[in-house]
Amino acid sequence: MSSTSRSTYGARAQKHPNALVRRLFEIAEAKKTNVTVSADVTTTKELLDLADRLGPHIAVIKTHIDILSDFSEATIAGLKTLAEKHNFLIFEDRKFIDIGNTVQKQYHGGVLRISEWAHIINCSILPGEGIVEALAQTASAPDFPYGPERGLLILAEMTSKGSLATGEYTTRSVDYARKYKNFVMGFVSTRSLTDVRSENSSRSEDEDFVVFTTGVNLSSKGDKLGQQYQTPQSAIARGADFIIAGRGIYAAPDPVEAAKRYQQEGWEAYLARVGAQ
Ligand code: 5BU
Repeated sequence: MSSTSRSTYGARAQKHPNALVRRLFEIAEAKKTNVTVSADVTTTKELLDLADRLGPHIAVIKTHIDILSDFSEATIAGLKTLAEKHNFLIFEDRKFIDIGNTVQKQYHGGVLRISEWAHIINCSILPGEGIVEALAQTASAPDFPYGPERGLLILAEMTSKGSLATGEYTTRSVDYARKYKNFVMGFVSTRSLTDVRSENSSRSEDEDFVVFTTGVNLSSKGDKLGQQYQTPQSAIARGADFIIAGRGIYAAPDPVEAAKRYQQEGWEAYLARVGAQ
C-alpha cells in the first residue's frame, strides 16, 4: 500500500519511527486540520497575533523569520508559547543551501537561533549530500539539546514557474531522504514522491515520508512573480499530507474565516483520499 496516500494520520502516527512525525500526525488527527499557514508578515506583533488567532485551525505555522523587521527574544518566546497553547509545530522555511560547515552554523546558533524554536526546517540539496549529512549531524550531536523534537524537509520541487527543481534533482532528494531518514521527515513538493524510481536507493516497506505542498490558494491561480497555485483538493489528491497557504489566508479580509475554510476543504479532501467519506 502506498504509505503516503491511503492511510489515516492516526494509523501513520502509530507506526512511524520518527517522534516528530508521530507528533505531527497526532496534531492533525486531534485538531482535524492539515493546514500550515505561511505567516509571511513583517513584524513580531503581526506574526504572534496571527499565530494566536489561527492557532486552533492549523497544524503547523511556517515562518520566514528573516523577513521580520524586529526579530528578538520576544519573537522566540512568543512563538514557543503559542505553539504550546494551540498545539502546533513551527516550520522555519529557511531553505538552507550551502556547504555543510556553513549550514550547521546557520541552523544552530547565529542571530536567528533557528534550532532553538523551529521544530521543522528545510534545505535544498543543490550543494549535494553533505548539506543533509551536516544538518542531521548537528541534530544528533550528544550536546544538541532539542533531540527528537527536530526534523528536516527536503525541498524536492518548487511551485514557481520555470523551477529547476525537477528530474535528477528531485530523484536525488528522494535518495538523500532515504539515506538520512532518521532526521528527514519528508519533502516540500507538489505531489507524493513515493513512486520516484532511483538507481541509487530503493523504497523500503515501511517508508512513510511526509509531503508538504506550498502554493495552495482557493481564489487565485498565481501571482505576478511566477507563483503558481493549486487548490487544497488538488494538492491533497496529488499526495500532499499538509497544505501550505500564505496570502490565501493571512491576506484575506478575515484570516480566521479563511483558515477555517482551508481547514475544512483540506480535511474533506484528506477524508476522501483515505476513503473515509
Ligand atoms: P503564498 O502567499 O501562499 O504564495 O506563500 C507561499 C509560501 O510558501 C511562501 O512563504 C513561499 O516562500 C513558500 N514557498 C513557495 O511558495 N513555493 C515553494 O516551492 C516553496 C516555498 Br519550497
